[in-house]
Amino acid sequence: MTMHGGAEAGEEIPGILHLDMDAFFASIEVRDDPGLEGLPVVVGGAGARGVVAAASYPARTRGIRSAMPMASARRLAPDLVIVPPRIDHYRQVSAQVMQLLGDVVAETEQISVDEAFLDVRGARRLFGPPEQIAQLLRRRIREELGLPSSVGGSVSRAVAKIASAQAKPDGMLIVPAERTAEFLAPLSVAVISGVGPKAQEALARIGVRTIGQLREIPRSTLARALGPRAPEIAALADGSDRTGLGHRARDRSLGTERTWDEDLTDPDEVRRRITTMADDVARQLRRSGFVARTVVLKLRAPDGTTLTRSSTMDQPTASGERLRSQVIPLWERERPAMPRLRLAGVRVSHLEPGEGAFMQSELTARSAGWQDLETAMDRALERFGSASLGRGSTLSSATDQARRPGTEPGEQDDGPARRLGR
Ligand code: DCP
Ligand code: MG
Repeated sequence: MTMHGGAEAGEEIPGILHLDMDAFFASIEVRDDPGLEGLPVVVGGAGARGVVAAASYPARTRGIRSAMPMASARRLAPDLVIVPPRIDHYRQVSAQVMQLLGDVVAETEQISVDEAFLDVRGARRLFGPPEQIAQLLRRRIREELGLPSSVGGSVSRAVAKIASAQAKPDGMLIVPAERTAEFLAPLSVAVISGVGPKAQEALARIGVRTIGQLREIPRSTLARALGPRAPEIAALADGSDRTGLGHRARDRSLGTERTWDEDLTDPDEVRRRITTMADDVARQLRRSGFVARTVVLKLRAPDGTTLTRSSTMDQPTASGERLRSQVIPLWERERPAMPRLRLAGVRVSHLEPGEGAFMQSELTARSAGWQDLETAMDRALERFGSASLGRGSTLSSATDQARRPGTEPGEQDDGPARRLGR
């Protein structure tokens, strides 16, 4: 569907597309076993603590959703078909999808296992207007990979993502620049990325439930309700953000956390493990080409009490040494209050693209030495393998943070699973 608006010369083209696969893991299972077509199918753990990772649209009409306990899903659909996850397979299909997108459009940015932004403003001459490119992509994914997908388009990244969700399942919705406000007005503020349950509550208290209402509220009232994030949310709400592709790294985070079978009490042991995690995170940063400004320590006591403490640096870094020097003091400070630990995690946020930034911030002889050393260590570890590599690590967008990393889909830990970052 295209919302009609005159395409006059000089007008801004809604050429930022957001493509998201429909019911991704479940659709792959249905494709591979056509007998499942039309049935309420979920991918996830069938055990007592199992969780729904993906739900087919027939399952969704029964009220079943991702992250729901499997027991609840079973109650909603006694004829539920539960398929155990095949993560490696989904990862391969994900790579095929991304490859196909890259074949057609030069400017793509994968943001999760099954979604990507595409900038098609430059592809117009070759492939036609955005709606035509969107349909081409959806058709090729359907024909070559046998899978349904949906696409949203807008002049704004945030609005493109909202539009693809509105287009689901198996649809397309391109919002011309001048129809943006009208498109957004009736939608719940909950569709804005970054507006979680808390912000929704705060907005509800000032009588704001829809994006249209949010736009009517004076900025000062909004600032009181939402705090420092008010201007950013207001910009998203009126579709005026013009962030290009690949510039949202600061909204991402990356990290690792471990739960231990036995409580940890020995301070030297804790220090050693946090140090290892900081090094792991630094290595992930270097591998993905980012530097980070903020480091976050998470601690959980055996009774479940959880706290997070963060520290923001003047200069962003990808150095394990620097991360350690920030995160160890955070732990030292909390140690008296939390002498026994069940879980610890190290995460970095406010990421920025790497190379240049790394050079600027690390250009002292000493830290340049660290960089060399750490890069050499990366190579050695990659060659010999490391038990600590790869597990419990994700790179996720801020909007995904409600989906906790560190667990396999279909297993319940302390939250719904979302392990496939990038
Ligand atoms: N996923 C998961 N755990 C979650 C959410 C998602 O393991 N809590 C996995 C399964 C999904 C895939 O990631 O299939 C993609 O996530 P989406 O949020 O895009 O959800 P779907 O593709 O399943 O459905 P939609 O059609 O709403 O995009
Ligand atoms: Mg999807």
